[in-house]
Amino acid sequence: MLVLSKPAIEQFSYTRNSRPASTLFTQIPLVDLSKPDSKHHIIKACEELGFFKVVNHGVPMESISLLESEATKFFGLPLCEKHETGQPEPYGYGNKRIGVQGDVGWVEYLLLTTNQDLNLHRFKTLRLALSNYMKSVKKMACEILETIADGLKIQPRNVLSKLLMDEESDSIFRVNHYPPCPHVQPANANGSNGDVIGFGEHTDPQIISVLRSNNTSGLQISLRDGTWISVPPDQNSFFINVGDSLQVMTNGRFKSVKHRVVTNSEKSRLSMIYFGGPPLSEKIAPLPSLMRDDQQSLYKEFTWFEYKKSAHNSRLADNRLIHFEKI
Ligand code: GA4
Repeated sequence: MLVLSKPAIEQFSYTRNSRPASTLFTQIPLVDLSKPDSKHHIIKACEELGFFKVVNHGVPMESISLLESEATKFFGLPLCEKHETGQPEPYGYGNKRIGVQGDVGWVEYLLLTTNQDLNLHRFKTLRLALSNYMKSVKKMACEILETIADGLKIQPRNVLSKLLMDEESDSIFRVNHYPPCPHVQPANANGSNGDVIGFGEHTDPQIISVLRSNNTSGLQISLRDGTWISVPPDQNSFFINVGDSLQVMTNGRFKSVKHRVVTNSEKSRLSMIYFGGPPLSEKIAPLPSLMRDDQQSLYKEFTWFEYKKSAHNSRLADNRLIHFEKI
């Protein structure tokens, strides 16, 4: 259980200053990966929202359940035992603090590279569960990236997926645990309470993110007009986010999706996210085959290392791509 001292509680942000989450829009694009027309739906969703849900994903349910139960056991341990896995700078167990620039959220988490360099020797089953799960989810992410290449009519079809398959791929993984948050924020001028932020609004810097959660709500995505949409939880499906790097590689045709997590006063939320990233030395630039002769890149040239470094010096809600746009 996450115990917070009084001053710490005051550091948390609430959603009340932003436009309310809409209950009208409930249509999260749904893609059945087993259907031959899935590429059209994926391209449309990446262009319009930068976000979609997938079914028939091929990730074995046993590997999902094992990771969920092992992660739940881990987060139930006393704080000192969880800290044994290392501090989250950059990888390890983190509690409330996100990144190094002062962001906080009602969350505890494990953050690791996909090569698992954490001190998980005491947690053999968790380690095995992470490894199996990451393998399946990476495979699915690569299939989606290959379907995207098909949909965009670009060759070879592994032009994007090979970045995740590369031995040097800088992909990471995080398991987030949002304990129930009992704190009630006093009503604002409109008389409505705000939700406590579990993980503040941000876009993911990588190419693609694959998220799965238990059946507790909390995830919200932002529409282009700034309205927040609550994403109904679905423990049997995966949610895919377009990351900033894919936005650049498609020269802005796809948009990275701004998202956040709000807490629930009764139920814990557990989510697992694979962030597919390229090798550090990889140049992040529009794919030449996507550019017409007269087309200019919207972005300056940069490597993933440069973008990652800049991202890690930013606050969660910052627009990180703005520094890399051509004026
Ligand atoms: C957001 C996506 C991933 O969770 C993450 C996050 C990272 C971190 O937790 O250390 C960052 C955030 C994320 C972007 C801005 C910086 C760095 C926290 C933060 C304030 C692991 C990532 O790659 O970028």
